[in-house]
Amino acid sequence: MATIKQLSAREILDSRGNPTVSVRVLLSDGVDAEASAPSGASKGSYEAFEMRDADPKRYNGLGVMKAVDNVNTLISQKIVGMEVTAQQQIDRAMIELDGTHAKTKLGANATLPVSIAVTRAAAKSLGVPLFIYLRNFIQKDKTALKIPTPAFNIFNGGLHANNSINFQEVLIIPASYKSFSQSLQMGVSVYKQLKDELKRSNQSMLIGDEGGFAPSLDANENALTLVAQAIEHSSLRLGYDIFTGIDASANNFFVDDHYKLKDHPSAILPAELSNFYEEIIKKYHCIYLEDPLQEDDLEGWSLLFPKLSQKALIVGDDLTATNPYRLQIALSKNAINGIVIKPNQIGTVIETIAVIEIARHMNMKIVVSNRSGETTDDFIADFAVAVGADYVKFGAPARGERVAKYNRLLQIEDQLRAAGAITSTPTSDLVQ
Ligand code: 2PG
Ligand code: MG
Repeated sequence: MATIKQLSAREILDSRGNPTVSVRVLLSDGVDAEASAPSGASKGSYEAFEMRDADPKRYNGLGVMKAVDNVNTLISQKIVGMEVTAQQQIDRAMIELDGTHAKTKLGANATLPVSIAVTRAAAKSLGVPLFIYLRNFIQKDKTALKIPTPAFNIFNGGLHANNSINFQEVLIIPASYKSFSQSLQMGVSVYKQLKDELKRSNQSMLIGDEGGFAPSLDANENALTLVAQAIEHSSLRLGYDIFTGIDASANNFFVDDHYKLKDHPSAILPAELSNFYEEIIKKYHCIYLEDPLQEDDLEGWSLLFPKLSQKALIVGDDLTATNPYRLQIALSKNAINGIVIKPNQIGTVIETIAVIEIARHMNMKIVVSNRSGETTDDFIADFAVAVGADYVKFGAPARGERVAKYNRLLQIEDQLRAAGAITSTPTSDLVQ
Protein backbone atom coordinates (compact mmCIF):
# COMPACT_ATOMS: atom_id res chain seq x y z
CA MET A 1 0.00 0.00 0.00
CA ALA A 2 1.27 3.47 -0.96
CA THR A 3 2.55 5.77 1.75
CA ILE A 4 2.79 9.55 1.85
CA LYS A 5 6.22 10.50 0.56
CA GLN A 6 5.94 14.25 0.46
CA LEU A 7 3.51 16.98 1.44
CA SER A 8 3.93 20.51 0.13
CA ALA A 9 1.77 23.60 0.34
CA ARG A 10 1.78 26.93 -1.44
CA GLU A 11 -0.28 30.08 -1.64
CA ILE A 12 -2.74 30.47 -4.55
CA LEU A 13 -5.73 32.76 -5.17
CA ASP A 14 -9.43 32.06 -4.67
CA SER A 15 -12.38 33.38 -6.72
CA ARG A 16 -12.37 36.70 -4.82
CA GLY A 17 -8.68 37.24 -5.49
CA ASN A 18 -7.80 36.37 -1.90
CA PRO A 19 -4.92 34.04 -1.04
CA THR A 20 -5.70 30.49 -0.04
CA VAL A 21 -3.77 27.30 0.65
CA SER A 22 -3.09 24.68 -2.03
CA VAL A 23 -1.60 21.33 -0.98
CA ARG A 24 0.10 18.64 -3.06
CA VAL A 25 0.54 15.10 -1.78
CA LEU A 26 3.08 12.80 -3.41
CA LEU A 27 2.89 9.06 -2.74
CA SER A 28 5.52 6.35 -2.68
CA ASP A 29 3.97 4.84 -5.84
CA GLY A 30 4.49 8.09 -7.75
CA VAL A 31 0.80 9.15 -7.64
CA ASP A 32 0.17 12.76 -6.70
CA ALA A 33 -2.92 14.86 -5.96
CA GLU A 34 -3.75 18.44 -5.05
CA ALA A 35 -6.47 20.20 -3.07
CA SER A 36 -7.19 23.75 -1.95
CA ALA A 37 -9.17 25.47 0.80
CA PRO A 38 -12.30 27.56 0.17
CA SER A 39 -13.17 30.62 2.27
CA GLY A 40 -16.42 32.19 3.52
CA ALA A 41 -17.45 35.85 3.68
CA SER A 42 -20.43 35.42 5.99
CA LYS A 43 -18.80 33.23 8.58
CA GLY A 44 -20.51 31.94 11.68
CA SER A 45 -18.64 32.52 14.93
CA TYR A 46 -18.55 28.77 15.68
CA GLU A 47 -16.56 27.89 12.58
CA ALA A 48 -13.03 26.51 12.71
CA PHE A 49 -10.26 29.08 12.49
CA GLU A 50 -8.98 30.32 9.15
CA MET A 51 -5.36 31.37 9.62
CA ARG A 52 -4.36 34.63 7.92
CA ASP A 53 -0.96 36.28 8.24
CA ALA A 54 -2.22 39.76 9.26
CA ASP A 55 0.81 41.22 7.52
CA PRO A 56 -0.48 44.47 6.00
CA LYS A 57 2.34 44.48 3.45
CA ARG A 58 1.03 41.35 1.72
CA TYR A 59 -2.49 41.04 0.31
CA ASN A 60 -3.89 43.48 2.88
CA GLY A 61 -3.07 41.08 5.68
CA LEU A 62 -4.93 38.19 4.02
CA GLY A 63 -1.82 36.17 3.09
CA VAL A 64 -1.79 32.52 4.21
CA MET A 65 1.95 31.86 4.43
CA LYS A 66 1.70 30.83 8.11
CA ALA A 67 -0.85 28.14 7.22
CA VAL A 68 1.34 27.10 4.27
CA ASP A 69 4.27 26.82 6.64
CA ASN A 70 2.23 24.71 9.07
CA VAL A 71 1.62 22.19 6.28
CA ASN A 72 5.22 22.19 5.13
CA THR A 73 6.66 21.72 8.61
CA LEU A 74 4.43 20.59 11.49
CA ILE A 75 1.86 18.58 9.53
CA SER A 76 4.44 17.15 7.14
CA GLN A 77 6.63 15.87 9.97
CA LYS A 78 3.62 14.10 11.44
CA ILE A 79 2.03 12.42 8.43
CA VAL A 80 4.82 11.72 5.92
CA GLY A 81 5.36 7.95 5.96
CA MET A 82 1.76 7.12 6.89
CA GLU A 83 -0.35 4.88 4.67
CA VAL A 84 -2.42 7.05 2.37
CA THR A 85 -5.61 5.07 3.02
CA ALA A 86 -5.30 5.59 6.79
CA GLN A 87 -7.58 8.66 6.58
CA GLN A 88 -8.87 8.28 10.15
CA GLN A 89 -5.33 8.20 11.57
CA ILE A 90 -4.11 11.03 9.35
CA ASP A 91 -6.98 13.35 10.27
CA ARG A 92 -6.71 12.30 13.91
CA ALA A 93 -2.97 13.09 13.85
CA MET A 94 -3.70 16.63 12.64
CA ILE A 95 -6.47 17.09 15.22
CA GLU A 96 -4.09 16.00 18.01
CA LEU A 97 -1.23 18.08 16.69
CA ASP A 98 -3.49 21.11 16.69
CA GLY A 99 -5.01 20.31 20.07
CA THR A 100 -7.56 23.15 20.06
CA HIS A 101 -11.34 23.18 19.55
CA ALA A 102 -11.25 25.48 16.55
CA LYS A 103 -7.92 24.49 14.91
CA THR A 104 -6.41 27.78 16.03
CA LYS A 105 -2.89 26.37 16.14
CA LEU A 106 -2.67 24.98 12.60
CA GLY A 107 -5.60 26.70 10.89
CA ALA A 108 -8.45 24.77 9.24
CA ASN A 109 -7.18 26.22 5.96
CA ALA A 110 -4.03 24.12 6.54
CA THR A 111 -5.66 20.89 7.77
CA LEU A 112 -8.54 20.69 5.27
CA PRO A 113 -6.57 20.78 1.99
CA VAL A 114 -4.21 18.14 3.44
CA SER A 115 -7.15 15.96 4.42
CA ILE A 116 -8.78 16.35 0.97
CA ALA A 117 -5.55 15.87 -1.01
CA VAL A 118 -4.93 12.64 0.92
CA THR A 119 -8.39 11.25 -0.02
CA ARG A 120 -7.83 12.21 -3.63
CA ALA A 121 -4.36 10.64 -3.78
CA ALA A 122 -5.64 7.44 -2.14
CA ALA A 123 -8.53 7.10 -4.62
CA LYS A 124 -6.16 7.73 -7.51
CA SER A 125 -3.62 5.24 -6.20
CA LEU A 126 -6.34 2.58 -5.85
CA GLY A 127 -7.81 3.46 -9.25
CA VAL A 128 -11.33 4.14 -7.96
CA PRO A 129 -13.47 7.26 -8.38
CA LEU A 130 -13.21 9.60 -5.40
CA PHE A 131 -16.95 9.41 -4.63
CA ILE A 132 -16.68 5.61 -4.35
CA TYR A 133 -13.52 5.74 -2.23
CA LEU A 134 -15.05 8.21 0.22
CA ARG A 135 -17.91 5.80 0.95
CA ASN A 136 -15.40 3.68 2.91
CA PHE A 137 -15.50 6.22 5.72
CA ILE A 138 -19.26 6.21 6.21
CA GLN A 139 -20.13 4.03 9.17
CA LYS A 140 -23.89 3.69 8.99
CA ASP A 141 -26.92 4.62 6.96
CA LYS A 142 -25.15 4.15 3.66
CA THR A 143 -27.77 5.36 1.22
CA ALA A 144 -28.03 4.32 -2.44
CA LEU A 145 -25.84 6.33 -4.80
CA LYS A 146 -27.65 9.31 -6.27
CA ILE A 147 -26.90 12.85 -7.38
CA PRO A 148 -28.23 15.34 -4.81
CA THR A 149 -30.82 17.93 -5.83
CA PRO A 150 -29.08 21.20 -6.70
CA ALA A 151 -30.12 24.50 -5.13
CA PHE A 152 -28.85 27.22 -7.47
CA ASN A 153 -28.03 30.57 -5.92
CA ILE A 154 -29.14 32.94 -8.69
CA PHE A 155 -29.70 36.15 -6.70
CA ASN A 156 -26.96 37.45 -4.37
CA GLY A 157 -27.43 39.92 -1.52
CA GLY A 158 -26.13 40.38 2.03
CA LEU A 159 -22.36 40.16 2.37
CA HIS A 160 -22.04 38.65 -1.12
CA ALA A 161 -23.15 41.81 -2.90
CA ASN A 162 -23.09 45.51 -2.26
CA ASN A 163 -26.81 45.98 -2.87
CA SER A 164 -30.02 46.76 -0.98
CA ILE A 165 -31.03 43.16 -0.35
CA ASN A 166 -30.47 41.71 3.12
CA PHE A 167 -31.07 38.09 2.17
CA GLN A 168 -27.77 36.60 1.08
CA GLU A 169 -29.14 34.08 -1.42
CA VAL A 170 -32.30 33.44 -3.37
CA LEU A 171 -32.13 29.85 -4.57
CA ILE A 172 -34.03 27.91 -7.20
CA ILE A 173 -34.56 24.22 -6.54
CA PRO A 174 -35.75 21.89 -9.30
CA ALA A 175 -38.21 19.17 -8.25
CA SER A 176 -36.30 16.25 -6.79
CA TYR A 177 -37.63 13.71 -9.33
CA LYS A 178 -35.73 15.48 -12.13
CA SER A 179 -32.39 14.01 -13.15
CA PHE A 180 -29.36 16.13 -12.37
CA SER A 181 -28.77 17.01 -16.02
CA GLN A 182 -32.40 18.12 -16.38
CA SER A 183 -32.09 20.14 -13.18
CA LEU A 184 -28.96 21.83 -14.47
CA GLN A 185 -30.74 22.81 -17.68
CA MET A 186 -33.60 24.24 -15.66
CA GLY A 187 -31.21 26.17 -13.45
CA VAL A 188 -29.43 27.66 -16.44
CA SER A 189 -32.63 28.58 -18.24
CA VAL A 190 -34.01 30.48 -15.21
CA TYR A 191 -30.61 32.11 -14.60
CA LYS A 192 -30.50 33.40 -18.19
CA GLN A 193 -34.13 34.46 -18.02
CA LEU A 194 -33.42 36.44 -14.86
CA LYS A 195 -30.68 38.26 -16.74
CA ASP A 196 -33.18 39.10 -19.51
CA GLU A 197 -35.70 40.37 -16.98
CA LEU A 198 -33.07 42.67 -15.49
CA LYS A 199 -31.99 43.89 -18.90
CA ARG A 200 -35.57 44.60 -19.93
CA SER A 201 -36.26 46.60 -16.79
CA ASN A 202 -32.99 48.48 -17.11
CA GLN A 203 -31.48 47.12 -13.92
CA SER A 204 -27.93 46.11 -13.17
CA MET A 205 -26.87 42.73 -14.52
CA LEU A 206 -23.72 42.68 -12.38
CA ILE A 207 -23.18 39.62 -10.27
CA GLY A 208 -22.24 38.89 -6.66
CA ASP A 209 -19.64 36.57 -5.13
CA GLU A 210 -21.39 33.33 -6.08
CA GLY A 211 -22.31 34.33 -9.63
CA GLY A 212 -25.94 35.28 -8.88
CA PHE A 213 -27.30 38.63 -10.06
CA ALA A 214 -27.12 41.42 -7.53
CA PRO A 215 -29.19 44.50 -8.45
CA SER A 216 -30.45 46.89 -5.79
CA LEU A 217 -34.23 46.68 -5.46
CA ASP A 218 -36.79 48.62 -3.41
CA ALA A 219 -37.62 45.73 -1.10
CA ASN A 220 -36.16 42.36 -0.08
CA GLU A 221 -39.29 40.61 -1.30
CA ASN A 222 -38.76 41.97 -4.82
CA ALA A 223 -35.79 39.63 -5.25
CA LEU A 224 -38.23 36.73 -4.95
CA THR A 225 -40.79 38.40 -7.21
CA LEU A 226 -38.13 38.77 -9.90
CA VAL A 227 -36.98 35.17 -9.54
CA ALA A 228 -40.60 33.93 -9.68
CA GLN A 229 -41.10 36.00 -12.83
CA ALA A 230 -37.99 34.51 -14.40
CA ILE A 231 -39.29 31.02 -13.60
CA GLU A 232 -42.66 31.79 -15.15
CA HIS A 233 -41.09 33.26 -18.28
CA SER A 234 -38.91 30.16 -18.62
CA SER A 235 -42.17 28.22 -19.02
CA LEU A 236 -41.54 26.34 -15.80
CA ARG A 237 -44.21 25.89 -13.19
CA LEU A 238 -43.30 27.38 -9.83
CA GLY A 239 -44.44 24.95 -7.15
CA TYR A 240 -44.39 21.99 -9.51
CA ASP A 241 -41.27 21.85 -11.71
CA ILE A 242 -39.22 24.15 -9.54
CA PHE A 243 -39.29 25.80 -6.12
CA THR A 244 -37.53 28.69 -4.43
CA GLY A 245 -35.37 28.86 -1.33
CA ILE A 246 -33.65 31.51 0.78
CA ASP A 247 -30.40 31.70 2.70
CA ALA A 248 -31.27 34.74 4.81
CA SER A 249 -27.91 34.57 6.62
CA ALA A 250 -29.61 36.50 9.41
CA ASN A 251 -26.38 37.01 11.38
CA ASN A 252 -25.70 39.81 8.94
CA PHE A 253 -28.82 41.84 9.65
CA PHE A 254 -28.82 41.24 13.39
CA VAL A 255 -27.51 44.50 14.80
CA ASP A 256 -27.45 45.49 18.50
CA ASP A 257 -29.63 42.51 19.39
CA HIS A 258 -32.25 43.32 16.79
CA TYR A 259 -33.12 42.27 13.24
CA LYS A 260 -32.85 45.24 10.89
CA LEU A 261 -33.92 44.98 7.27
CA LYS A 262 -32.95 47.74 4.86
CA ASP A 263 -36.55 48.14 3.63
CA HIS A 264 -38.03 48.33 7.12
CA PRO A 265 -37.69 51.46 9.24
CA SER A 266 -37.77 49.83 12.68
CA ALA A 267 -36.21 46.81 14.31
CA ILE A 268 -38.05 43.53 13.79
CA LEU A 269 -38.79 40.85 16.39
CA PRO A 270 -38.19 37.17 15.60
CA ALA A 271 -41.96 36.55 15.64
CA GLU A 272 -42.57 39.27 13.03
CA LEU A 273 -39.73 37.96 10.91
CA SER A 274 -41.27 34.48 11.11
CA ASN A 275 -44.58 35.89 9.85
CA PHE A 276 -42.74 37.50 6.94
CA TYR A 277 -41.06 34.17 6.08
CA GLU A 278 -44.42 32.43 6.32
CA GLU A 279 -45.86 34.78 3.69
CA ILE A 280 -42.87 34.29 1.43
CA ILE A 281 -43.08 30.51 1.75
CA LYS A 282 -46.71 30.64 0.65
CA LYS A 283 -46.39 33.21 -2.10
CA TYR A 284 -43.22 31.97 -3.77
CA HIS A 285 -43.36 28.20 -3.16
CA CYS A 286 -40.30 28.55 -0.98
CA ILE A 287 -39.35 25.13 0.38
CA TYR A 288 -35.96 25.98 1.88
CA LEU A 289 -35.09 28.48 4.60
CA GLU A 290 -31.46 28.67 5.75
CA ASP A 291 -30.32 30.71 8.74
CA PRO A 292 -33.63 32.59 9.02
CA LEU A 293 -32.46 33.85 12.43
CA GLN A 294 -29.16 34.75 14.07
CA GLU A 295 -26.88 31.94 15.31
CA ASP A 296 -27.43 32.59 19.04
CA ASP A 297 -31.13 33.47 18.92
CA LEU A 298 -32.04 29.95 20.02
CA GLU A 299 -35.30 31.08 21.54
CA GLY A 300 -36.30 32.60 18.19
CA TRP A 301 -35.38 29.38 16.34
CA SER A 302 -37.47 27.31 18.78
CA LEU A 303 -40.48 29.52 18.01
CA LEU A 304 -39.94 29.58 14.28
CA PHE A 305 -39.42 25.85 13.78
CA PRO A 306 -42.86 24.53 14.83
CA LYS A 307 -44.52 27.31 12.86
CA LEU A 308 -42.73 26.80 9.53
CA SER A 309 -41.15 23.34 9.48
CA GLN A 310 -44.20 21.66 7.93
CA LYS A 311 -43.98 24.05 5.02
CA ALA A 312 -40.24 24.42 4.39
CA LEU A 313 -36.96 22.85 5.33
CA ILE A 314 -35.48 24.86 8.19
CA VAL A 315 -31.73 24.70 7.75
CA GLY A 316 -28.84 25.66 10.02
CA ASP A 317 -25.57 26.98 8.62
CA ASP A 318 -24.03 29.66 10.86
CA LEU A 319 -26.22 28.13 13.58
CA THR A 320 -24.59 24.71 13.36
CA ALA A 321 -21.22 25.47 11.66
CA THR A 322 -20.65 21.78 10.75
CA ASN A 323 -19.83 21.27 14.41
CA PRO A 324 -21.12 18.33 16.48
CA TYR A 325 -21.63 20.43 19.63
CA ARG A 326 -23.54 23.14 17.77
CA LEU A 327 -25.63 20.45 16.05
CA GLN A 328 -26.49 18.95 19.46
CA ILE A 329 -27.59 22.37 20.69
CA ALA A 330 -29.75 22.94 17.61
CA LEU A 331 -31.31 19.48 18.06
CA SER A 332 -31.98 20.02 21.76
CA LYS A 333 -33.77 23.26 20.91
CA ASN A 334 -35.78 21.60 18.14
CA ALA A 335 -34.56 24.29 15.77
CA ILE A 336 -33.86 22.59 12.42
CA ASN A 337 -34.68 19.72 10.10
CA GLY A 338 -31.77 20.33 7.74
CA ILE A 339 -28.08 21.16 8.07
CA VAL A 340 -25.57 22.84 5.79
CA ILE A 341 -22.30 20.94 5.61
CA LYS A 342 -19.11 22.82 4.75
CA PRO A 343 -15.90 20.85 5.35
CA ASN A 344 -13.87 23.98 6.08
CA GLN A 345 -16.18 24.89 8.98
CA ILE A 346 -14.63 21.97 10.90
CA GLY A 347 -11.35 21.29 9.11
CA THR A 348 -11.00 17.59 8.20
CA VAL A 349 -12.90 15.09 6.05
CA ILE A 350 -13.39 12.58 8.86
CA GLU A 351 -14.84 15.17 11.25
CA THR A 352 -17.17 16.41 8.52
CA ILE A 353 -18.47 12.88 7.95
CA ALA A 354 -18.98 12.45 11.71
CA VAL A 355 -21.27 15.50 11.79
CA ILE A 356 -23.23 14.14 8.82
CA GLU A 357 -23.70 10.80 10.59
CA ILE A 358 -25.21 12.48 13.65
CA ALA A 359 -27.47 14.60 11.46
CA ARG A 360 -28.59 11.59 9.42
CA HIS A 361 -29.33 9.65 12.57
CA MET A 362 -31.63 12.50 13.61
CA ASN A 363 -33.37 12.48 10.21
CA MET A 364 -31.95 15.82 9.15
CA LYS A 365 -31.69 16.66 5.46
CA ILE A 366 -28.08 17.12 4.38
CA VAL A 367 -27.04 20.12 2.27
CA VAL A 368 -23.42 20.08 1.10
CA SER A 369 -22.39 23.64 0.31
CA ASN A 370 -19.62 25.63 -1.32
CA ARG A 371 -18.19 28.82 0.19
CA SER A 372 -18.47 32.25 -1.36
CA GLY A 373 -14.70 32.21 -1.89
CA GLU A 374 -13.89 29.10 -3.94
CA THR A 375 -11.23 27.62 -6.19
CA THR A 376 -11.88 25.21 -9.05
CA ASP A 377 -11.37 22.31 -6.62
CA ASP A 378 -14.41 20.05 -7.13
CA PHE A 379 -13.99 17.79 -4.06
CA ILE A 380 -17.39 18.71 -2.60
CA ALA A 381 -19.16 17.25 -5.65
CA ASP A 382 -17.69 13.78 -5.00
CA PHE A 383 -18.15 14.24 -1.28
CA ALA A 384 -21.85 15.14 -1.62
CA VAL A 385 -22.53 12.01 -3.69
CA ALA A 386 -20.50 9.81 -1.33
CA VAL A 387 -22.39 10.90 1.78
CA GLY A 388 -25.78 10.70 0.04
CA ALA A 389 -26.52 14.41 0.50
CA ASP A 390 -30.10 15.48 -0.20
CA TYR A 391 -29.09 18.84 -1.67
CA VAL A 392 -26.01 20.61 -2.97
CA LYS A 393 -25.59 24.36 -2.96
CA PHE A 394 -22.71 25.26 -5.25
CA GLY A 395 -23.69 28.82 -6.24
CA ALA A 396 -25.02 30.00 -9.58
CA PRO A 397 -24.81 27.72 -12.63
CA ALA A 398 -22.12 30.08 -13.98
CA ARG A 399 -18.51 31.17 -13.20
CA GLY A 400 -15.60 28.74 -13.34
CA GLU A 401 -15.27 27.95 -9.65
CA ARG A 402 -19.03 27.18 -9.38
CA VAL A 403 -19.46 25.18 -12.60
CA ALA A 404 -16.38 23.08 -11.79
CA LYS A 405 -18.54 21.38 -9.14
CA TYR A 406 -21.70 21.12 -11.26
CA ASN A 407 -19.66 19.73 -14.16
CA ARG A 408 -18.16 17.10 -11.91
CA LEU A 409 -21.69 16.06 -10.88
CA LEU A 410 -22.55 15.69 -14.59
CA GLN A 411 -19.57 13.40 -14.97
CA ILE A 412 -20.55 11.34 -11.93
CA GLU A 413 -24.14 11.12 -13.23
CA ASP A 414 -22.80 9.69 -16.51
CA GLN A 415 -20.66 7.17 -14.64
CA LEU A 416 -23.56 6.08 -12.44
CA ARG A 417 -25.82 5.77 -15.45
CA ALA A 418 -23.24 3.69 -17.32
CA ALA A 419 -22.96 1.43 -14.28
CA GLY A 420 -26.75 1.09 -14.13
CA ALA A 421 -26.98 2.84 -10.76
CA ILE A 422 -29.25 5.52 -12.27
CA THR A 423 -32.03 4.11 -14.40
CA SER A 424 -34.04 7.18 -15.42
CA THR A 425 -33.58 8.18 -19.04
CA PRO A 426 -32.32 11.71 -19.36
CA THR A 427 -34.17 13.92 -21.79
CA SER A 428 -32.98 17.18 -23.18
CA ASP A 429 -36.48 18.64 -22.90
CA LEU A 430 -37.60 20.49 -19.87
CA VAL A 431 -40.85 19.10 -18.55
CA GLN A 432 -43.43 21.82 -18.99
C1 2PG B 1 -23.47 30.42 3.02
C2 2PG B 1 -22.17 30.51 2.28
C3 2PG B 1 -22.09 29.81 0.99
P1 2PG B 1 -20.17 32.03 2.88
O1 2PG B 1 -23.75 31.26 3.89
O2 2PG B 1 -24.22 29.48 2.88
O3 2PG B 1 -23.16 29.95 0.15
O4 2PG B 1 -21.63 31.79 2.25
O5 2PG B 1 -19.24 31.07 2.24
O6 2PG B 1 -19.85 33.47 2.57
O7 2PG B 1 -20.31 31.78 4.34
MG1 MG C 1 -25.52 30.06 4.60
